Amino acid sequence: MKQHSSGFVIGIIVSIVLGFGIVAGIWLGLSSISGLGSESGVFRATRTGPNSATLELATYPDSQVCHADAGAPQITWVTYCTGTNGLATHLEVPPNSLITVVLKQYDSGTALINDYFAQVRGTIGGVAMLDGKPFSNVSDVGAISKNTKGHTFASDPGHTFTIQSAPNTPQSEAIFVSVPLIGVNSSAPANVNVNGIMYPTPNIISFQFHTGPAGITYLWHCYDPCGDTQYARKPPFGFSGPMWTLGYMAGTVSVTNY
Ligand SMILES: [Cu+2]
Repeated sequence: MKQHSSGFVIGIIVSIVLGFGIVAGIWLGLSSISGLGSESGVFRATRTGPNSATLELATYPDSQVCHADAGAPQITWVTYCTGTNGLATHLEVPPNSLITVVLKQYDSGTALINDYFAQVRGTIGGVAMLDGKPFSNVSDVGAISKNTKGHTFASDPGHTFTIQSAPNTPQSEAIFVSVPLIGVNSSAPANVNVNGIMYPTPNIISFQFHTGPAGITYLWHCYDPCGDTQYARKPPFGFSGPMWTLGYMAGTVSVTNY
């Protein structure tokens, strides 16, 4: 039998130990990611015709509705959920279609850091609807409130729903859609039961945008500093926690044939 040098043997042992270490590391990493909600099913917009679909979403001030098994502190994090109270991590929409997004916004308002996101951008007509009334900027909400009996609007958005293209997306396939999701008045009573948890009556926000060809994945994200309550949602803390975690305040939108 050929005699191996002790360095060779040590090398093999180190390789085996390192190999197990790397596998364990990946496994632990994946486990913690799934705990943070990024390992979730796909949620598809409901097709309503050959070139149209409706995407129903919701935003909550905590994670009890669609991350019910999340531990602390994630259970207290703000989050997006689907309209059916599932995870909204990976959204799918059909190609070359008019997508109608209908969103129930249950959270109160947080002042924006960047006024750019006060404007409705990239939607059909440059508008969104707030409880059935059109608006194009957060500053329109005061007038809507005056004309809405028993309104529950905050003067700030609770979140933004922003769809953006990954770097290097060809210009012809780039999408940018951003809508400030007007907050619920913080003094509104919690009078709506969702899965046994009481929330205020949500603001219903809807808007439409067009998709291009299939095979492109966009990012969705919130740009309102909602990510922290301990430090009053002030920057930089407001952009931490749920804001950088897939399935809470960020995810993907894929244009797919289905
Ligand atoms: Cu947010």
